[in-house]
Amino acid sequence: MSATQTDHRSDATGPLVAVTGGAGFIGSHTVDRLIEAGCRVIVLDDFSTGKRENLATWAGDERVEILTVNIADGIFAALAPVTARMGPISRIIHLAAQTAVIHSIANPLDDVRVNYAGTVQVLEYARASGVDKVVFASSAAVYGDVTESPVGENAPKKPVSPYGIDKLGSENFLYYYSTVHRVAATALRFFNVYGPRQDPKSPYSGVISIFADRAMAETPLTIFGDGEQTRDFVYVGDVSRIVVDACLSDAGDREAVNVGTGKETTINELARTVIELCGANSTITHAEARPGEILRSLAAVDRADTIFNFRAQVPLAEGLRATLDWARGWPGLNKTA
Ligand code: UD2
Repeated sequence: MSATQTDHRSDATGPLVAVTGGAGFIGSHTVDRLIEAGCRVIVLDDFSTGKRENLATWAGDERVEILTVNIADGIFAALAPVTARMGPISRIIHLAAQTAVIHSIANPLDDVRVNYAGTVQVLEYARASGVDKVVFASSAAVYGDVTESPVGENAPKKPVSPYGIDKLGSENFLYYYSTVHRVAATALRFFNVYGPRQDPKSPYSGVISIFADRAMAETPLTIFGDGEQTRDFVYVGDVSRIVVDACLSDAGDREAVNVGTGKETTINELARTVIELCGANSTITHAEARPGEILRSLAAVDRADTIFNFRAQVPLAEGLRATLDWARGWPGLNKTA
């Protein structure tokens, strides 16, 4: 631990930020950055997909409090004893969610409970407790079947899954709480986020985590469809940077902002690059396209630049190297960034 970190530790007085889903992939990188920015953090996570090991750096650190709670059950009771000790929460980053689009299609009511009503639970807490700002993890899924590329924030919203519908509904609730109850709120629409700590084990995990896992095991990579579909892959270190900037800045109230790189990559290109970076002998196989597959996904990135002075900085090859280093258990360049 550096001298600067020791200083923060002894006078733990920075802004108090609650992070729902803070033990997850994006959440734990966000917690790291908040602490580096001098904040204190309360993590709320039900540990269904989040992991304690993601927060191992902060074990026993008085700046980080970890609560096991499912946001769908409400957060007032869990937070009461902690805020009595640490003081009122000034800002909330709401990342907790059921993250699999396919699960939302099979279980729409479950998705509504967690991804829609769960957001309202968080916003109700923010209203009742005088929280200054809420930053919400929305998704490119709100656009659904898009006809324009790159897709701008004002493009028509035609979500094609309960997941996308609930993210869009949550954005509407953010707008309502800001206009009627004066809880400042920003929705960040994540495109395809990847990087260290993304779990490759579920069939619905991010494609990069799956390809990295397969290439390292020298097993075949399966591409769904012809592989010419594109995605805008954004590194988790860039994503956590805009999340924390949006949280600590007063800009962006009532805005929805794309978080991508403005560059698209085909899945064929991605598979080749991962195999090459791994120096692996994996083969590539093709399987039937996923139903409802989006063919192009590319973010327009001007609004993030205008409001938060944000441009993604990590090129795909560099982010892939950091991800592969992490997957191999190496310290890597950007393990926590
Ligand atoms: C992403 C988000 C999802 C939602 C959605 C909105 C992730 C992990 N998921 O879904 O939460 O926001 O965007 O549009 O970021 N693929 C293969 N082989 C594999 C796995 C995937 O070819 O083994 C393909 C898949 O068919 C797709 C692409 O890779 O064309 C990306 O798949 P994904 O599951 O990583 O993410 P996506 O874009 O479906």
